[in-house]
Amino acid sequence: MRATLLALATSLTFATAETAAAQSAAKPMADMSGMTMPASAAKTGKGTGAIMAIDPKAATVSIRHQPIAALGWPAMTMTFKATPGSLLKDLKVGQKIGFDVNAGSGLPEVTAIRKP
Ligand SMILES: [Cu+2]
Repeated sequence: MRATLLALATSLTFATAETAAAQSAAKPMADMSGMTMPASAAKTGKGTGAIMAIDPKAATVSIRHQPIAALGWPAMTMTFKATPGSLLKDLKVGQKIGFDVNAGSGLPEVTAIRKP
């Protein structure tokens, strides 16, 4: 009888420890989902790069840009929406530019273009 009680107590202790371990393992995931930024949060930065393509009708511009630390972006070639589309006036493929970017949600937007 004594041995049975001891065995029962031991298995209960194990079950409790396992539940606690499962809960502490699951907790960081729940914390991380709480850190997700709202889609509408504005994130802006300044970049430099070279124009690879311009689509005046769609108001988009493809830029091979240097890393943008403020956004945590490495160097890459990507397409931006130009806001306003008139930013694309007088630009040429191959031209080097500085630009402001808003990467808040959806397709990142170029909001200003500077010609050196
Ligand atoms: Cu990029």
